[in-house]
Amino acid sequence: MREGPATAIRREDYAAPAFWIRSAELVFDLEPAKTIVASRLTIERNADVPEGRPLELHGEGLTLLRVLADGASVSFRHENNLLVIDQPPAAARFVLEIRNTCAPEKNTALSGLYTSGGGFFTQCEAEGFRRITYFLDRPDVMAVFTVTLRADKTRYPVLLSNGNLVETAELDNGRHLAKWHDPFPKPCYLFALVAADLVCREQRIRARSGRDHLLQVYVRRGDLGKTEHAMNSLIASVAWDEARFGLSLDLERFMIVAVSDFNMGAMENKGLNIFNTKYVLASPATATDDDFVGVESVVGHEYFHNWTGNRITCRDWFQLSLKEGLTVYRDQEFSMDMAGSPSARAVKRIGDVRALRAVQFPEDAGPMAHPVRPDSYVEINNFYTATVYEKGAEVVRMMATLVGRDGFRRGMDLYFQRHDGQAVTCDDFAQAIADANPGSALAQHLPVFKRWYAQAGTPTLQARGTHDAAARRYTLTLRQRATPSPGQPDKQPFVMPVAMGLLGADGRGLPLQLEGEAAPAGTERVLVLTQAEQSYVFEGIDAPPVPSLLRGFSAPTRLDDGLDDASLRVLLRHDADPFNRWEAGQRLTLRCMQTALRDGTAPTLTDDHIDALRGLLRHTALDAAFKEQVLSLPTESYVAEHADSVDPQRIHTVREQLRQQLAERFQADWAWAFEAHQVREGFRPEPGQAGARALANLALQMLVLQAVRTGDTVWPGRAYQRCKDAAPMAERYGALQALVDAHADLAEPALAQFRARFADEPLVIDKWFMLQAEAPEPLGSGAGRVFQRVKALMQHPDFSLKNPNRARSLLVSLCMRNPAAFHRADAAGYVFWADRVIELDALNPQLAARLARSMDRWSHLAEPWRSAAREAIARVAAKADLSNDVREIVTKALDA
Ligand code: B3K
Ligand code: ZN
Repeated sequence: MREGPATAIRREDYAAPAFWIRSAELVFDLEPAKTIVASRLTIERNADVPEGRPLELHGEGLTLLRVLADGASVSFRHENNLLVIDQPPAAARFVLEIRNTCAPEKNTALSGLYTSGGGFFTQCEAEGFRRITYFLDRPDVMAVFTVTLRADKTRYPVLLSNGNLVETAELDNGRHLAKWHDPFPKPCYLFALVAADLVCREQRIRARSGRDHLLQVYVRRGDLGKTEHAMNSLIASVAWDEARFGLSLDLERFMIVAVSDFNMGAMENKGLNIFNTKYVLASPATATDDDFVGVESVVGHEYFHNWTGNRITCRDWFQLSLKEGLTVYRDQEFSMDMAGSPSARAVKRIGDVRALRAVQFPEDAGPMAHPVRPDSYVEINNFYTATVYEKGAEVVRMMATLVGRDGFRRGMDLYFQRHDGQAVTCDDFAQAIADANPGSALAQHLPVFKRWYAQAGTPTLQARGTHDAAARRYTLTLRQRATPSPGQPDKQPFVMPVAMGLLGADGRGLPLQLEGEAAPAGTERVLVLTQAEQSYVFEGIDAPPVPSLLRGFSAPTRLDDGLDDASLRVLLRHDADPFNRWEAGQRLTLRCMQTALRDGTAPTLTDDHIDALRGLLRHTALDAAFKEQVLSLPTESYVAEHADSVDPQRIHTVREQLRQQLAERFQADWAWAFEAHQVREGFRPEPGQAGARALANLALQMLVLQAVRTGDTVWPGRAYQRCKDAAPMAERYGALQALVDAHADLAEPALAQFRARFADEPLVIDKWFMLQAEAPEPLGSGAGRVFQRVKALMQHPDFSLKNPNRARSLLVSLCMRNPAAFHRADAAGYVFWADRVIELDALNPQLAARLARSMDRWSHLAEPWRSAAREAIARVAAKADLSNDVREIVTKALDA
């Protein structure tokens, strides 16, 4: 199983392959213990590469039975997971025939061909195809695939692969056959097969182009009732890509298959997307609003890959953000367009930025920091990161801001015109967007802009303003600063689009007239910062304004605008930009927590702050979803990212104290909010209802928290009743969370009932584990209640490390999402972490590597955590037979 010594692959070493594979005909005889793969590859020499090079095919963990070249035997050797043919036929084109076996039922890594719930499934990205058969497993080698599947008909009635079904037949011994042909050349990472006992929901649609398509969602028997939302999301995705980007579905048939053992969210295999059940199955009784939103966005994401990823793919894995950053940008825009109202769009943007700051900013400041286009990697699976995905999407978003919405569409059109059917680089993408928009700020500054692809780390944007009353001028000076990251000590300035406005004392947006302009135009601008420092002079400004900068989070940077509390309250009350309005509230709260942390005191919300928050909560025009975002506190990890020496226990205490104050000071408001946001009509997964439920759930949490302190029994009783009676999971789960978080006594029976009721719903049982692992440690108890509970839950009959969703529901929840429970002064959390990483690594290296990243920020911890964390990492690193995946993470962590 274990690879050889880990060596770094470097971007600068890219070389085109010596051979192409033009077509691949594969025949699978599927058996769980031993599957036979017969492959017939049409291979062509790459005329651009000097002759005489050996043919080196990737293959990992395979048993080779036979190799023939043009029908004759050929000599070969094995070398480090390569099958080397030193003297392939001299012809420009030849046929290689290979027979090998693999063992799907032993494949616990869930990469390549594996079994799950009695069926066969594949996951080939990034390098899983080599675990199925020998191939040039690199994305720039694109072949036309024809795939024949043969399997027992009773156990595997459904046989699927990419493209179109061209033949079915009955075979002897109860077996049957299906043959699929995918007309589009593709890299092998987009290959997929499924053989299982599944049922499907079908829908025929006619696209704008007039073409008919068959859409199918395959699930296990019994889950069909939970597929409506996925199907609706797929239909919406097809329509959206046509309307917004002019991109239509290019296959007669598009299939989604759900599988419960899956390492990530989903996979965009051509015409045959394979999904984690978590992102397919949703019914009002089993899924929360967030779950419904997750299904829509992942269905959209994978579907959009059909053009951005599949039709145009990556030349090499360093270019991963070419498809991932762009496709995340597209799925974010899709979700915003689906959300509808400006306020619902803003809530989506707030959620995306929250996620970016929660995961990508720390990544960019830690040992795994890497540019959006990395320069080297040991294990490519470790680079499916928030930087490549989410920061990559921000880079695309900045391009869109710089060229405008129509300009971006022109750029995309040119990108497809130039590169459809090719494997290309991030440079090709940026060039197309710029070339389609000559004269734009992007075209003018393209080489500087592209530093976003090359330089890691989150830059800081400093802004200071001075007002000249006599001249009626306001001068805004912007400065940017980048901090060093691993391997990149010195950095150069970025191009930053800074969307902004100026507010007068009454909160109204001031007309903006830059020096040199004839007249004011509008109340919002995008300033384009291209140098380390630039100043902008606004004319006709009578009094010192409050600047509202980086509206909508127009660049992925940390803003230091030097605003005082009073100015932030002006923004919180009045900013026309909902993102900055929310941001001002978060900053005020963060400040309050930071003061408490610095002074060793309890945090206190000032009356002004409370009035401003109450004004928002009771506002008659704002959406509930937005209010819920404004009233939610920054996470403990977010607070930690703003501290130099992190004491996780102290941060937890301060945040919990603040939560108690919010509960107490707003008690009457919470009671109002809960009652006023009850959804009386039937459950629909739409932003209006979801927002009301989110605010009601937050209110209920606060009311239960406060009740526990005062001894009141009414609200806990109502929460308990809601756990029992609430029809939609969105409400039931909110009530259960309120109890688990605050009311130890009622939480126990509520949890027991919840588990019994949903015993046959694995995704709900995942939530049951997660809720317990993410519960806040009660203040002052010091007992480590949550940690002990997680250890006990590891022994629960429903727990298994082999199912990634289940393993994540306990381990990732504790180690990455519950800092106070995890970072124990006695180091027991770290010992537990190290044991689990080692244990998981033997089963599933990708999952183990993900858990390993819980320790990324160890060097920012205060003592005693810091030393204890280092020791635990060193213990993992000292293990002899680690996977490359985990070794890369822990080695980099120790270098921090
Ligand atoms: N492209 C896949 C991710 C593959 C991860 C491989 N370790 C899903 C996605 O981004 O759409
Ligand atoms: Zn993707």
